[in-house]
Amino acid sequence: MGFALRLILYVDMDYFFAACEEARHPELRGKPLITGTSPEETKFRGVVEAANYEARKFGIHSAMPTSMAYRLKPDIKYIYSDEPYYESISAKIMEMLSGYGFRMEVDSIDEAAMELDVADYPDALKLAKEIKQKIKQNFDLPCTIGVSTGKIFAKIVCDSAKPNGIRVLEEKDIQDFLKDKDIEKIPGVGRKTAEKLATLKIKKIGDLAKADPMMLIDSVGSFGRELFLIANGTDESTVEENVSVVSIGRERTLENNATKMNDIDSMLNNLTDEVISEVKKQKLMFKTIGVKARYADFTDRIKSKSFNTYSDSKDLVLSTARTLLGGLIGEKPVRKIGVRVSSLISVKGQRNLF
Ligand code: TTP
Ligand code: MG
Ligand code: MG
Repeated sequence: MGFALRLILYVDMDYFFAACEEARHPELRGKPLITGTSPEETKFRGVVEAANYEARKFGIHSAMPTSMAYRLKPDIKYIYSDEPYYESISAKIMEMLSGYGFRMEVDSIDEAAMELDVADYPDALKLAKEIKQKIKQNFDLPCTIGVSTGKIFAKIVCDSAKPNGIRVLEEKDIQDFLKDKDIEKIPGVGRKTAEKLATLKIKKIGDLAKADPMMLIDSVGSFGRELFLIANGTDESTVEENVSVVSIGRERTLENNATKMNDIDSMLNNLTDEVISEVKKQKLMFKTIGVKARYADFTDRIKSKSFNTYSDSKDLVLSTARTLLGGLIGEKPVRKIGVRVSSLISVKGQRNLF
């Protein structure tokens, strides 16, 4: 069966650094909070990196001098940025997202785009809800998700649904949604481009849509063509896989929907063989084993188990995957299964140490 739609799901974490702090200091929740670039003793010399939404009510935002934030809210809570901690949470979130097996592009420490292979908008919405809930459950962090027919549209709609939101922008609604937005909402349109376009009286995306494309190209070069297309509802951006190896997985659709373990045993064995041979080829070991089941109604479930030591054992993958899939398979008919290993380390040249 073919898919009529190319849908992109865009996730951006809400007030990410500050939310990571709330997750480990729950007593800070609900109070205005910022993280900043300088240690407590010299905090007034630094700038704000993240502000939670309570702090934003006072006009405080990223990149503002911390001294200014204190002027706006003298009793604000301040935490000196702990980037290794935020990086480690980011890596775990990205690993979880990549476990879905979609083509995925990580765009920053707190955002990623995924090219879905769902059949329609309701399926995409279901998946977005599941991902949002999983991020909440696993990391105690809020995020916002946008879904649309291109990466740029999905990012813009994600921004518009913040905080703690989900929004699906259907193809038929794109131009109407975009027309009143400032052109700076389009990723890549910075101050310079905006100034050039302002001389053509182009301020809103709706102005771009009606502009003469040749004039746009004269003004901002080949980007002008892209901008014109975007404003008119065509997003040609692609999702570029850019995470080296966060995980190694294989998945495949079954010939007949499976209702019991017996129905999937031989495919599971083959998928595991393929995963293990890729692991060995890349000289890696793993600590986490995950499975995925896609049901006949196109909902996905993933499950994983992490171990304390690294391994490259096929038997371990097979037995773990069997147990995990055993918990998923009776529920509804299964049309596709996947096996994935993650939390990888490279064992290049160190083989004989293990
Ligand atoms: P953003 O996603 O831009 O912002 P955010 O997650 O704080 O808030 P939002 O809910 O609007 O998405 O940036 C992600 C993190 O990157 C942010 O938490 C802190 C860091 N950052 C900086 O260190 N300096 C900056 O100027 C910006 C914009 C972000
Ligand atoms: Mg964010
Ligand atoms: Mg971001």
